[in-house]
Parts: sequence; C-alpha cells; structure tokens
Amino acid sequence: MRFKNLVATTLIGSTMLFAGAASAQQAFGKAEDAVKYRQSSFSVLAHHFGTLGAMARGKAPFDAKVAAENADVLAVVANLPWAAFGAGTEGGNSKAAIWQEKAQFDEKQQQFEAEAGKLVAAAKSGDLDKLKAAFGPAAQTCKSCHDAYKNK
Ligand code: ASC
Repeated sequence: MRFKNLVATTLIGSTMLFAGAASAQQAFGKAEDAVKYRQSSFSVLAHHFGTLGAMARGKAPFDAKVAAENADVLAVVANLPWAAFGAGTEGGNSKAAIWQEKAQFDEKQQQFEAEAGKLVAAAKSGDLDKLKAAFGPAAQTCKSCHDAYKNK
C-alpha cells in the first residue's frame, strides 16, 4: 500500500514536472524568475552533458550504466531552458539578439535538441564509439548558440 502511494506520488510528481515545463513561460511572473530558471536548468544540463563528455573524451572511464543514467536526465533537462526565454525576460547572460531574432534562436534550440536526442540514444546504447561519435556534434550546437547569443 505504501509502495503504491509512493508510485502514485512519483507519477503525479513527474506529470507535474512535465506540465510545468510546458507551461513554464506563462508561469514566470517576473523576468528574474525566468532568468533564474533558465540558468538553473542550463547548470543541471551542463553537469549531465559534461559527465557524458568526460567519458566520450576519455577523461573518465566509460561506464555504460552511468552513461545511461546521465542520458535519462539529459533527455528531460535538454527541453527545460527554452520556455524561460519568453517575451520580456531579457537579462542574465543572454544577448538581446535572442529576442530580436527569435526565429534564428529557435532554430539553434532545435539543432541542439536534435543532436541532444542523438546523444541520449548513443549514451544509452552501451557502445562507447557511438557516444564518442554523438558527443562532438552535440557540443558544437552548444557552442554555436553560446557564440551567437551568450555574453561571455
Ligand atoms: C559543455 C558545456 C558547454 C558545452 C560547450 C561546448 O560541456 O558545459 O557549455 O559543452 O562547452 O562547446
């Protein structure tokens, strides 16, 4: 019974998390809350992305289980920051160009999400060569967006 409650609570919690991500843009009352949200989600994203990168670049031993766990988190957090770039949320390390050319920014987001999706699949394959092959292109989409839209 307790276990069932735990499962139910976890499922409800997860559902709320996804619903929250989808409607996050509307949920930010203040621009600074949106800035905090995107910076926090990028931090979590960078941690899990970096863990996969360390294995891909031979800086950490390859562990298929660790790779798969990090991929599972990445699959969720890769989607989170974007809803926190809504109209009127300029600030943080973001260049104003994001809001001036939203279509180009959205395109970079989509390129990242596509490569992140491939990285997730590669990291869950148990094959280090696949992880190595997928990491570089994904990191390149991070860099491309940072070069265009992030203040140093
Ligand atoms: C990372 C990380 C980034 C990207 C970027 C890729 O691990 O935190 O921001 O990769 O450095 O060039």
